[in-house]
Amino acid sequence: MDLQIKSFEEYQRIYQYSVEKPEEFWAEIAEHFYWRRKWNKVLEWNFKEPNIKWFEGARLNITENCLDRHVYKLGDKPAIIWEPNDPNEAHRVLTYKQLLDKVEQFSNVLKNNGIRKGDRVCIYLPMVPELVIAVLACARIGAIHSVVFGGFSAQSIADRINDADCRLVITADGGFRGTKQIALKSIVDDALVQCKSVERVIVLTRTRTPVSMIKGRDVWWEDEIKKVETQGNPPCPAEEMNAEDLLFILYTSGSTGKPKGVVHTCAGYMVYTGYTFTNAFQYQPDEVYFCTADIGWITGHSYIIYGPLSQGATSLMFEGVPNWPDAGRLWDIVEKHKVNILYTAPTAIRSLMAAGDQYVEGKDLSTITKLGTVGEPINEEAWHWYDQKIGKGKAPIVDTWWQTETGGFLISPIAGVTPTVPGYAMLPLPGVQPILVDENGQEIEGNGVSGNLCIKYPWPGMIRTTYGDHERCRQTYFSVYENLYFTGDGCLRDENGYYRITGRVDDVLNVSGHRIGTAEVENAINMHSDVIESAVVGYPHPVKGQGIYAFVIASQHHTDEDLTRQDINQTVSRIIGAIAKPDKIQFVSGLPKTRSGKIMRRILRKIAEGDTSNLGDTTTLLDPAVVDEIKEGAEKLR
Ligand code: 6R9
Repeated sequence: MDLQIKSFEEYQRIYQYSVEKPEEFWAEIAEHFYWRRKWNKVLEWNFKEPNIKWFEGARLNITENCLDRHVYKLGDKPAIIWEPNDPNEAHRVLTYKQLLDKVEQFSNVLKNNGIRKGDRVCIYLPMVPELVIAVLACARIGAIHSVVFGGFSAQSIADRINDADCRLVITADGGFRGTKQIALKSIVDDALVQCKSVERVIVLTRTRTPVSMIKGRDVWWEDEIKKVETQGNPPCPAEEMNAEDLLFILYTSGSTGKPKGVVHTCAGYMVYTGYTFTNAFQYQPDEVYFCTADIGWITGHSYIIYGPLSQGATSLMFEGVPNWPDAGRLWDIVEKHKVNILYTAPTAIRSLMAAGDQYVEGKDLSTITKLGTVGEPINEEAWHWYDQKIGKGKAPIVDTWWQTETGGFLISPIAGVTPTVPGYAMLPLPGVQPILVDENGQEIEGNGVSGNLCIKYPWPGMIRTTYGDHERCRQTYFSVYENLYFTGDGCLRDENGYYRITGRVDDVLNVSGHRIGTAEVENAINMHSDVIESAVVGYPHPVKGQGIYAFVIASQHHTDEDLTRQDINQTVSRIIGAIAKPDKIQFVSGLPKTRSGKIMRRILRKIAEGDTSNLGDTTTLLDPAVVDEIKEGAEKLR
């Protein structure tokens, strides 16, 4: 069986086969990868514990699939094209051969610094090629990487390092993003005050920001590379890994306060990201593929690094932001590097659309053959603008629905092969068995229905556990509905059987495509000494998709509301990161609570949305009068 599906008829046939004979299907797909030893058993599973094992008995290293196996034929093909933040700085190209050399070199740096198979390494780097090198070097020697997005605070880094007991941190002096410089090393220094497990910090030079290097703990990336060079640059053969050995941990927000360390393992993740990448985008051998995500999120892991590289693709990574120096930057990059496939987020599309068509006009986008979106539901207006202005009406848009926990795309069009409808993720990819259930877990059959989206059969890229706390994994994903993986998303299946994701049904916000738990933001707000209690909900935001609305009971807000607002924002930035700062803070004297003390978020959500005409039944509230006061306050904020 070829990896790429070429017609709708073939999709239907293969989908059918993948459901009837999943193990045979995935074994055939897995044949397209390089194994040191093949599996004894394709799949072992139950969703009770859960216990999920793919390709047991197989031995492999994902970097041999992403690098070594391509070098013979594709050695001089660009693996990574790097476009810097500043358009006047030179871009960089790393061919497959060069990337392999650099990964081996840095693998030896890690080894020289005492890192061995199974050790956890925290990576807090800007979007530079060394980030890809660091990630792959960890994978090469069997160390487990935990990449932390550059926008997170010292506290968030410390929590993640401590949760995984990381022994080493890889960071840079600083990072460039638009007009901003972020002092990464200094943020790491603040974090490490709380981290006992870290023995070594490797610091890359990027911005030349002054940094304090601690003797015995901190070393420069460049010095460590020189040491390997003086050792004669020995090769670093890839560590042979078991199929279910841990590949990485990536933290993500859920409905409870503490981010979870989602665990992905070697074989299944490799097969799944490679298969879904090549299919959904129908990648052709000479195409340049540009994903605008940050590697700090799952999209960057799966679809900048592992998926494209395992398929021998040219993956373009961008250090900066879409609106600097102006809102034409992405289109300049497309023109400059003759990008064929562009994969971005609805929030970026909306903000560039709002900036005006003058930034697109005159740019040569004729190389574009396929477009993709990810991260949140896309509104029809943005979809059509993307289709018309960027794709010129001839590039299929793949609206890829998936999650950190799913490893790769679950529901998505296959470009040019399966149909597309604006706002729809369309049909499940082969091997994926979605079902809709009602509140009681009853399956909702047929078409023209909506419900909570679950998956009833394992796929190779799925979450295996939450690091250090398997019970949490079970409770969050596998206990809400018996024998199903619960996604946390609401979904509609239309008359044609096409899927449309309607958004989270739990207390998770999606702000500019970033997942943020309301409880997490509340915890951060509550850290402020003037705050007694708070409740956070999302509300529709024209660019971000969702904005963060905080209702806060404060002890002294009457002195100066605006100052208190700024202080709360500062607190949230410190505790989580600037991405979690509330867009609106409303001071209230009480929150609508049930007699059992539960906050009625439904009411707060409606008020935040500005839809107060029908708040539903408020008679069960402890103090119904508080609702009128909150309504009035909200009017004033609007
Ligand atoms: C890949 C990624 C996952 C949540 C997910 C859903 C939302 C992602 C979407 C989408 C509608 C799409 N989401 N893709 N909603 N259409 N194409 O974003 O992972 O950060 O874990 O977020 O994002 O709500 O549950 P992650």
